[in-house]
Amino acid sequence: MVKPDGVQRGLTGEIIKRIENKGFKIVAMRLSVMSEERAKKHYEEHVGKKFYQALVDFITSGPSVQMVVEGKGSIAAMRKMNGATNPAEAAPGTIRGDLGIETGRNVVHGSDSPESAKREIELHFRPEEIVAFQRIDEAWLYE
Ligand code: D4T
Repeated sequence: MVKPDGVQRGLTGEIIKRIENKGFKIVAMRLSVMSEERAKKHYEEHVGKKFYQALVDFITSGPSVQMVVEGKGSIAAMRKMNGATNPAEAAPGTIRGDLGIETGRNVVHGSDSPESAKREIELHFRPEEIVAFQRIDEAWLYE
């Protein structure tokens, strides 16, 4: 997900470019303002933490871009490409390391496991919104 700060700062294209250049396939994508109800479900693991309400307020504060990214090892690779949660600690070359400054404005979200990816995909997309297709360069991306 490109979070509202990323959208407002005009970074959506830069982030999509990194995903596509890597070779991963965006099989679903939507720009929307997340409802409070959906945001609370999205971040339910953080209920009770001191940053929880600020996080829900931030993620619902403007449009975000939700995506389903597909490819071999994509969950782990996207976490690496996103970089550490705190942009100040994120390595150069990562999205947060290159494009962010503070944890509460860290530009992107990525699912952290197959289980959370499944849960988040089901939360944000209907099955018919996920499109199966082949990229023309797949023979050159995979051995
Ligand atoms: P997401 O889930 O957005 O990809 O981030 P991470 O997986 O890298 O980090 P996380 O789940 O620990 O935190 C979720 C979200 O909360 C914000 N946050 C986090 C915050 O505002 N203050 C904090 O102290 C922490 C730990 C940033 C990401």
